[in-house]
Amino acid sequence: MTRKALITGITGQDGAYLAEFLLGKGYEVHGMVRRSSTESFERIGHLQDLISLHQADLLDQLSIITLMQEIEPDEVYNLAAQSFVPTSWLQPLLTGEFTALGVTRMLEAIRLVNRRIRFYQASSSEMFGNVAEEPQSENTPFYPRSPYGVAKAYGHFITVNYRESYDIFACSGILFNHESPLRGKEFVTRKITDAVARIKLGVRSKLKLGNLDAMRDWGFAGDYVKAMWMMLQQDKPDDYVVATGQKHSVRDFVELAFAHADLDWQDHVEIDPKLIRPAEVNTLRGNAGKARSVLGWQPDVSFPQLVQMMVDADLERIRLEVAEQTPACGSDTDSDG
Ligand code: NAP
Ligand code: G4F
Repeated sequence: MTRKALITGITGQDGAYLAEFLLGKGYEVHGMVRRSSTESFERIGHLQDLISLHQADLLDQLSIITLMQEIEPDEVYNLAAQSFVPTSWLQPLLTGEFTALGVTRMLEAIRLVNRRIRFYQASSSEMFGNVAEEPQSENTPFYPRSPYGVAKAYGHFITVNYRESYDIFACSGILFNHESPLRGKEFVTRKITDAVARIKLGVRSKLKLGNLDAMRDWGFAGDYVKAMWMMLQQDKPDDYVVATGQKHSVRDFVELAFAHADLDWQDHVEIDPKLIRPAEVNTLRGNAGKARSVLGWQPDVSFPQLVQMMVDADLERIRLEVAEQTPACGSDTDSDG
């Protein structure tokens, strides 16, 4: 029997990589998308004939229940969320509705429709926040530092609670930052690689950034979606940290990205105090020992390979834009937080 997977957040970075991965495993892939006046299927355009998209919204319980009844999935991957940390200070209630209560709506739908559906929740290293220890593992206490982190902590614990209350196969993947050429341009890595490409090709000259000292454990999104699937193939549901175990500063990322394009970052980067967050997560580094020993998971792409992959992809994209002489979209603006 062909297995069926439902992915919420299929239009996002991880959704696109996971859909491709599950198609490769022979799954029938269904994606939940919210209604919008303009479609945002950029990342999954190449998959559209191979997957089925359905309208529903994390805010709307009935639409989620109806979707589960129609599709009858074997596995549900809940990737949808308001995922940009700075926006969570600007829209804390909406972030709570999507990123926290949205998880309960997904779990309630499973409880009502079919408790045998396996559930993956996209939890986040942002929950560790002001870290209690280094590296962070499944046993490290949470101390979130943003409304987003608080909402994700709720999503994590409600997942654990439905597992314990209703015996649902519900797993929480505590994923550390993972990036790719499909990463949203508001996140720091892609903001940097997009700017490097534009600077290299002469369509802009400066890049404004916030805290260069922040440290993150950055991996490749393509590696991380494999871990999501592996969690749902186990005999028992559990929670896992997924990380590389290496940390680097934003400054390290900047230096490497500019150097890869033969540029000196100090000629182009400016610090904008408006981009400093009300409360910062200064450092994150994960211990993925459990994922390694139980799931057999390990990352394939190293930090320098990730930076190079992202710079090269943006150089190719901007080169095409310049060649076609279309206006480079958002070329000299900083609309992010
Ligand atoms: P992303 O690119 O921002 O994608 C978020 C997805 O959620 C988009 O498809 C978005 O749809 C959808 N969405 C938002 N609100 C929705 C709603 N009300 N109803 C239905 N769909 C909605 O995020 P990502 O980087 O792929 O991350 C995937 C998940 O992992 C997120 O939950 C994120 O918080 C979590 N996470 C990410 C990382 C990371 O480093 N990437 C690390 C840990 C955890 P639209 O296209 O319509 O906006
Ligand atoms: O790329 P970021 O915006 O990612 P952040 O806040 O770590 O969150 C990402 O990873 C989480 C996992 O830990 C996910 F749950 C979440 O959904 C998201 O995917 O910022 C990384 C660091 C921060 O410390 C920030 O202060 O980069 C610093 N930074 C410095 N200048 C900047 C900038 N971040 C952004 N977005 N833009 C800047 O100009």
